[in-house]
Amino acid sequence: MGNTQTKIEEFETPWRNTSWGKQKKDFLTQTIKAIEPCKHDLKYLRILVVGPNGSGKSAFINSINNAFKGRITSDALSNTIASRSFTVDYTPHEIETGNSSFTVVINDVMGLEKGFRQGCPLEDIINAINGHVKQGHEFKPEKPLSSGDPDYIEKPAPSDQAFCLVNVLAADRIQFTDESVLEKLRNIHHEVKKLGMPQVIVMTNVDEACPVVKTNFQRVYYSKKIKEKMVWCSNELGVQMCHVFPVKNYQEEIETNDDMDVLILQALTQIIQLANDNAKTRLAK
Ligand SMILES: Nc1nc2c(ncn2[C@@H]2O[C@H](COP(=O)(O)OP(=O)(O)OP(=O)(O)O)[C@@H](O)[C@H]2O)c(=O)[nH]1
Ligand SMILES: [Mg+2]
Repeated sequence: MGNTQTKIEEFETPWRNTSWGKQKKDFLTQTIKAIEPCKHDLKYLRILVVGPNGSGKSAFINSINNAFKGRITSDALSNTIASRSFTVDYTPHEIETGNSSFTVVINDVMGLEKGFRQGCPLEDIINAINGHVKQGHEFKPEKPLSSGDPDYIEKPAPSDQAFCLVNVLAADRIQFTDESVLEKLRNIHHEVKKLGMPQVIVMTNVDEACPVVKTNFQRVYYSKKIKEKMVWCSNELGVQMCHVFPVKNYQEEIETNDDMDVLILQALTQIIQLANDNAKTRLAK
């Protein structure tokens, strides 16, 4: 009975091909290490994460660090009670990728919340993308930053700007996302599209969304549920499927897991490559 159910929920062959385990993880870390910067004088290659509160943004940043360090870290504080945004300020996290040619920084932000003037202001996300937000700025839902504020950078340097937007959505909750939050995500998407900036979706909580994947991460591309949710995210935000990545973040583990790291690093490789290409185009203008 259990087996029959499992079969019904899975494709016979994976719809996205990948290898797994330590060898693949090592290959991905080497790939990241070998990426050549498109702009040699760029101090930081900045990446911005956005998403509903509690979707796993901070946990994703920690998971990336864990994958590189081979141990559990908690640089970006993550929350267990997800009723309101836990992260409230604009926090940069330097990622030790092992690539000496450039420094990757991922900026964590306050989550988007339902309702007008709740959670991270949209204006601040757009300002952050364009490099106008000072590091450490505490977001104020009712008061977006504007020119003249002490935390507003009037003349941003290229390394203050972000070059890839990462939308973080939790697989087990996406279909219940409040319409006002989806609207905020779509608005950000349109603004970012105008800038010609690449966007990806990192779909977290795949363990909570599919019981088969929870016991074996290698089944992620066999799972019909996971694919259905990835397609939903792709359609809802207008991001191509090849830029949608399922991940399981570290939350209760005490040791790293090579298969979890493969999913995390596959997403990161693509994010860095897209950001790197975008830096070249945007800074050439
Ligand atoms: N099971 C599971 N739990 C996760 C996963 N990712 C994050 N979590 C948990 O979800 C909760 C919220 O994660 P956070 O990383 O704090 O979420 P956030 O998007 O930073 O939230 P805000 O800062 O409030 O906007 C934490 O308890 C995490 O441990 C995942 O992939 N699987
Ligand atoms: Mg957070």
